[in-house]
Amino acid sequence: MTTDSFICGALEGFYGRPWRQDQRLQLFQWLKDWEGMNTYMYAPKDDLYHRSHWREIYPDNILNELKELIQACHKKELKFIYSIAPGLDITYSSEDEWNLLIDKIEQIQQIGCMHFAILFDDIPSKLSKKDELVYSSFAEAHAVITNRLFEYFSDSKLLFCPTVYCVQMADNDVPGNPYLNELGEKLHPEIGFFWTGPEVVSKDISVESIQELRSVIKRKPILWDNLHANDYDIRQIFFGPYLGRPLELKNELGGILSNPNCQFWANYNPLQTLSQYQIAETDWDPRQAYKDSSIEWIQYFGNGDISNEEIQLLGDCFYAPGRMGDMGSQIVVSIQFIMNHPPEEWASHLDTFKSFEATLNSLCSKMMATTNRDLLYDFYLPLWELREETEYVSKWIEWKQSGKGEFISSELVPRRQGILYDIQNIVHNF
Ligand code: GDL
Repeated sequence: MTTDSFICGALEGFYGRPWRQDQRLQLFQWLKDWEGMNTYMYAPKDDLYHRSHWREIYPDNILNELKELIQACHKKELKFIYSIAPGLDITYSSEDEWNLLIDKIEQIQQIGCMHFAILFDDIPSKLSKKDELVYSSFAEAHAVITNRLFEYFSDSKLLFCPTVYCVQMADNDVPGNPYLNELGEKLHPEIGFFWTGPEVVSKDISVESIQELRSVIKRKPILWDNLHANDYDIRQIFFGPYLGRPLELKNELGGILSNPNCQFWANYNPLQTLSQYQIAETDWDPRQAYKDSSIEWIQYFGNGDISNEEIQLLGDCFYAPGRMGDMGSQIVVSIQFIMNHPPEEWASHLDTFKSFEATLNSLCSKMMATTNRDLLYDFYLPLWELREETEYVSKWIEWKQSGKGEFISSELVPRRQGILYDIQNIVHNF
């Protein structure tokens, strides 16, 4: 893909149940409405035909859905990028495999797609015996097949996801990584190059780290941003803003595509604030962007009684990896204090806890009555876990204040049993 314009938008590139058609159409409406957003990339790891069964062409019913998505994007002047991930088992040197690959891409081209990506993330990084006879390295195999695609589909744009796609995967030595250096030399300079930052899920990304990468791969990378992805930990969800990336970073990048939560309705703030980041020129305040976005988000909750404060509490508790919003941090500090000090010293910490508990309970009751059931189900797991833990603390506080006997939680602890708890107990208490 040429880097004539900065690409920015959403990437459906996570493991787990792909989004539904109506959700994607809702997403396109958001992307159209939000300034600076111009792209949707289709890469659901669990679309069989995208990865595990990449050799098979799409059956009519799914093809028609893809066609509807492509047309919807074009109507809204958004780029639709179709990606294919053959790396699990492709024989790079086989002409039969090459023909299957182009048949598949041609099938998608015929329904109107003009932008493609070939992905080699999360695959075995060793060449087969057959390929070893033809290629001197893994990088060479990737460069040859990707350049060939670029030339074959010369009217289309092409992006490439390498197998080493973050600093950590390059053993913290990007300039010394042979795979990345070879790709930098051999991959056609107009092919876009994905990168996730220092780690797969990068809390912060510095300008210097991308400058270092640029000199190796000889182009501006496109950020595959996993900041709000939650497929690696199903108990997590992230409603917070786009953060941890200075504005100057944009000068070093060819684009940013956010690969966010599997739960579609969780992605309003993450993506809306990405659009605010994208259009910001000199001032960028992620917290303010998040507050503004949360006010808009409320309209999708399907219950007019839900307040700003309740929405913000929800977002503050489930913010971003390793980060909480203000109300989330405060409640953790207060619970920590309460559990480690006698009741006479609790003072404002008890008030903080009580007010948190009241707001959370009120939010949960209103969520139960929402007409957007889809949104409710998306949030069910983390919200209910938080409520259960809060209830547990509440019972503990009552017990502590009563000064009676030993603390026994009749409800929560016995329910939390089973193989996952047993393994976690063994591993994490080791
Ligand atoms: C990954 C996968 C991505 C997944 C993400 C978060 C890339 C390039 N690939 O490694 O599909 O959603 O981690 O778990 O990021």
